[in-house]
Amino acid sequence: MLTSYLDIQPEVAAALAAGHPVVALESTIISHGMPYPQNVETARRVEQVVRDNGAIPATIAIMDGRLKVGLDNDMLEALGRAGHRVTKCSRRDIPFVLAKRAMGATTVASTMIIAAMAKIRVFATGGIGGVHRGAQESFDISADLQELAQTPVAVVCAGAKSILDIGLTLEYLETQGVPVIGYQSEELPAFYTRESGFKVDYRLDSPQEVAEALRIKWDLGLAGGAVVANPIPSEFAMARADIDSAIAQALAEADEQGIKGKASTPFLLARVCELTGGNSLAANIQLVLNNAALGARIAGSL
Ligand code: PSU
Ligand code: MN
Repeated sequence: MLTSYLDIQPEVAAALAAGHPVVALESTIISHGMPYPQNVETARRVEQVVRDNGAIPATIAIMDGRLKVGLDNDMLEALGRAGHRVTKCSRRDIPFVLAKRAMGATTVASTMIIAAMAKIRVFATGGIGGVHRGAQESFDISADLQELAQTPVAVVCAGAKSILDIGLTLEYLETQGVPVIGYQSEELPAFYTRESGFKVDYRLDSPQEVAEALRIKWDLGLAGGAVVANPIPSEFAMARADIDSAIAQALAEADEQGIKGKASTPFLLARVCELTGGNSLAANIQLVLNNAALGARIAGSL
């Protein structure tokens, strides 16, 4: 039975029972997306921003053979300290990590799955996985995209990083019937920058409008989630040239070292962070906080 694996923190369970807004948060961004200790500090700040914007945060991870919806401080600290030693869990990994009673960090895909089990509809993070550059050869397409096609959770993010092929990512989402909403933006943002050169399907300008579109989609029984792309605030955006050269170098190194499969995204994220001397980390932190605030406001309107 599902409930024998699912641990919903009492505060989160009470909020859900009362129809109070809840925002899901992922844990791979903590273990594999940022270095310690900034990862744990950021995770705590993100939870606070969700609260400041009127919702209850539910950070999701796998621990002690249970799917955790809502983590306490010790759990956040353990995940952040363990970093890349934690198993990065996408959809296919969940049963094995539960069976081993190991610690697992959930990606966008698996966070969506567990959020949906808990009946949470809004999830805020940094960036989604997508179609990697060179996917025509490598077949490297994140399971996040398939999940968006089937699991009813809206993912608030800052678009896709240009470690990915943004154009192909949008094509894939279109094929899968996943709406891509630009929040106060005509373009899909490219994570560190507000523009990518690629248009979104729909621009919506308020949390109410986003919530209404989501409500209609789900009322109609249309499967899957949506991407809500929220550009990084201009004051924290990076110069295109700086980030592009770091990404180009990280991609070349991944290729030389034969980094593939699930190791690819964590490797690229860590290298980009090192190569930009932490500038990208500062931008990353700010955009996650910004997405947490929007996620909370959308959850409040839903
Ligand atoms: N992109 C980011 N930061 C991240 C990730 C992606 O900018 O932390 C993480 C997310 O957890 C995402 C996962 O779901 O990487 C995608 O991994 P893959 O490409 O292996 O599916
Ligand atoms: Mn992949």
